[in-house]
Amino acid sequence: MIPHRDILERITDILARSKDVLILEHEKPDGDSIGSGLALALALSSLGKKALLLSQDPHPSMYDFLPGRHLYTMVSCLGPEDADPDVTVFLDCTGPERAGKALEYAHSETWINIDHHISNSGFGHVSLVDPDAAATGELVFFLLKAMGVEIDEDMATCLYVAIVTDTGGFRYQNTGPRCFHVAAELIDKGVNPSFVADLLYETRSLSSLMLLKNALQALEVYKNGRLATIDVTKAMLEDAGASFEDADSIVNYPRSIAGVEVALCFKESPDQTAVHLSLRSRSKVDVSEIAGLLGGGGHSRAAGAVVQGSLEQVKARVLGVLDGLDIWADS
Ligand SMILES: [Mn+2]
Repeated sequence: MIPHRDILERITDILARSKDVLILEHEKPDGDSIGSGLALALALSSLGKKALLLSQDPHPSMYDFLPGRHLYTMVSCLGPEDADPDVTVFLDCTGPERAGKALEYAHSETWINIDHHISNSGFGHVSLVDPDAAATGELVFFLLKAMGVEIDEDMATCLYVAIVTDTGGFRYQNTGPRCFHVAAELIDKGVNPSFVADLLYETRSLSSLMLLKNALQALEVYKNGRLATIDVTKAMLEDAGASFEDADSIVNYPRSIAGVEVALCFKESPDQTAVHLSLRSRSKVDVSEIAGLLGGGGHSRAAGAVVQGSLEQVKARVLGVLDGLDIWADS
């Protein structure tokens, strides 16, 4: 049983008529956009088509084990005039602008939009947006089936990583029965779940652990224990020898405190002119609405925004916005 059969057939028709497919992931790509992008690129090349996954930013090194890297490149390695796609597929992007500089390469007549963010603008000539999908990778799995692709172990591993990472290892609220069905089929195709889990969740660099040690010094709790914040400054990164990406999962620590409903991580941008804010909630608060008030977006339990200003200015502004919300009553 394949959901969205009509839209998938339209996408399949377009891809069948195309020879050169450009696949775009969002800026600062995560496991979902990388995994679904590599899987689609591998599938298209198995059909004899030219497929390229293009990214504005490098893939984090934790995904180096994924197959299909020969089908991926960065905008810094290719000029826009060197791309001549028949069709462009946007994956995991709420709007075309999420592709960042890679958007300049999307000069095909046809755009396909595949995403699971509720805030997706519905752009593109064909758009498959399903907020009930745990990951864009889940939708790409159904696309490959509709295309009649023989999903091999490499494609399956990429799709499995897309689903595992976007569900936080099958722990987040978006973890529904369908993603387990898909995961089971992918394991049938040869995916090794414990191998993937060890690389994604049980392996850390020393620098990221040193960064955590520094960041925990900045842990603060407000609103009767319902709101917790943590900071990652440029100085902490330098002291730990850590990269900006090493700070990505730190927001999970304030969120893990018993009684906390909303957790925030304030990450100073490398040039210290802006702050990257990560928002998480446990069970009730829609943090995508809060992120929206700050010019960002995301999902109800996980969202983000980039706010201009120094760390102190941004913290004061964001805490002011949160203070005015009617979400702190004890339940
Ligand atoms: Mn996603």
